[in-house]
Amino acid sequence: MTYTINALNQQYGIAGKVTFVNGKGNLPVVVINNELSSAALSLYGAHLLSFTPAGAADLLWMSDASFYEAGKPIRGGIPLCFPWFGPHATDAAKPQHGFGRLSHWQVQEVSALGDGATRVVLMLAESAATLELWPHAFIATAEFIIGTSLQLNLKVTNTGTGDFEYSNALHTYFKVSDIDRIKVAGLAQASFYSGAATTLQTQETELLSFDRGEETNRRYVQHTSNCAIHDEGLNRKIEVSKSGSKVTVVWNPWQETEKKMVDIQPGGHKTFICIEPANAYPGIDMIQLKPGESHTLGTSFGLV
Ligand code: TA6
Repeated sequence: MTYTINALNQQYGIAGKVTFVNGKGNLPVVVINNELSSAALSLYGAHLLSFTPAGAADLLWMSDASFYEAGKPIRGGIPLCFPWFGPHATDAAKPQHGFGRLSHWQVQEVSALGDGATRVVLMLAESAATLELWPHAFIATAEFIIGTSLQLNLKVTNTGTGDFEYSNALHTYFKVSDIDRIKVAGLAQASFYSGAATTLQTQETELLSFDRGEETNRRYVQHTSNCAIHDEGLNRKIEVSKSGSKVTVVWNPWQETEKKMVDIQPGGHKTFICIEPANAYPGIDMIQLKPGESHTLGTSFGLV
């Protein structure tokens, strides 16, 4: 798809507040600045690259080694995983985490809201390329409300004639001072699968810490509570709420997995934690939609 930055600015730009630019790799980016916060949103992947509340630092982490190239995912920010989370259930050749983060999304709406926030809605529908990977008609919208907090709603509607099921995640990379020193609240007593394990464990501690010297890759199931990142090093606390999600994924690759990832700079794992509202469990937590039905997965986060 070809975008004309001038045409996007003419149709959707808001003077002083919303500007379209050619971002890294020539991928079009919406830059939002309002009195409450600022943000950058790539049309490639409907991928939020930054969210900075006024007077504060960015809440999101971006990899210094990220690709900005069609066909490859951007590393950091909020990749949208859709219509499957993780590897494809039956075909390893299909892209990990689906095609949502690898697709060019269209702008559907940009508006200034009465409370000073800015609303941007991006849209993706089936195409020859998506039908090859997933044989279903759909419309997905990603609604971003950039205010004191960041709200993101990923709504998927079945526009075809048959039922379908899918999984999804808002794979949010939060910037932290030092993975050894942060703690995450909101997971106490929740049941989780760790890595490839098929047996459930229960989180006994009130706060989750990451100083075990290994990768953390946990899927907390039937988990709907808010989480909070306590970060003494950055002297801040980020609260993360969600809706339409039964699974919370918590991930940090640690050194060993980081070494295998070409798009994370050495030591990069030290400065992020992923907390991901998801519906991500083939056979358990898939979303099923009949023709005409919709499902919305949402998250909201900000400083508290
Ligand atoms: O959310 C955790 C996870 O599924 C991990 O298993 C890890 O591989 C990560 O996502 C990153 O996936 P990606 O395809 O972006 O390299």
